Amino acid sequence: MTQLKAVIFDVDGTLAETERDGHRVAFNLAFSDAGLDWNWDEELYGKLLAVTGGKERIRYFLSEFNQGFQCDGDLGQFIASLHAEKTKHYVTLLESNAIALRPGVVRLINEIRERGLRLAIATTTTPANVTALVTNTLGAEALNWFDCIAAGDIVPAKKPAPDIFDYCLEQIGFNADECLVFEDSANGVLSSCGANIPTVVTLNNYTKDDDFSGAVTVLDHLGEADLACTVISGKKISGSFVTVDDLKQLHAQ
Ligand code: XBP
Ligand code: MG
Repeated sequence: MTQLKAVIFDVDGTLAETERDGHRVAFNLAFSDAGLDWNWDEELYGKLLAVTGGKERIRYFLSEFNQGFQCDGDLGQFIASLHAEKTKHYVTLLESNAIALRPGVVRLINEIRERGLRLAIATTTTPANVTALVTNTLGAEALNWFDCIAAGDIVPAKKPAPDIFDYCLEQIGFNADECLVFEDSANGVLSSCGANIPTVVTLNNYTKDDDFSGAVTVLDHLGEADLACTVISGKKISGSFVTVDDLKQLHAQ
């Protein structure tokens, strides 16, 4: 049987609930700076999350929800510069400690390191956003805990395509069956399962009705000693919070 060697984390929605109070807010600030009257409220943002990638999401918004918008110059350039401003706002938001890591994330990452397993990140978001989240929650030195931080435009086809996980595997030098992924969304699971990596889901409000077929197990969160997690579907865990022994069990099944 193949042994579990590495754990790969998705970022948005998995490490932290960044979408509603982080990315969405940053998009709206960038729109307002640019003199646009666009407002992505919580409900609309939930629909826009169907498309991964901030630049791709803006394009999707224009094609599906704001067809009347006329861009004076090149639309691709316009979106890219709007998105660059959004990234600045997002990083500033994280610097004010606006977003914490989800329950159990710090605990499990520490245990993964103590038990000698490797860590990596595979995300659609922009690299600067990952740096900001990790630095402002775990500390700058934590960036070195991850053998690979695969992010953003490093692959042209974003999730649900498997490319970002394929790229990550290549960088860390493990086979898909030696790894386990944590994801929060259907697009994420399609991507990780497309790369043949066993996947555990910790869902959130935006993804609670997603189709997670293919995932090994679906939980509400990772749990803490004083905050039990719930298995929503799939394989059970041994106690009330996810441990490395659970990961080994889930991986072996
Ligand atoms: C989530 C995404 C990203 C973020 C926004 O990525 O799809 O697009 O919503 O970040 P994941 P950017 O769940 O894979 O971490 O604006 O930088 O794309
Ligand atoms: Mg995600």
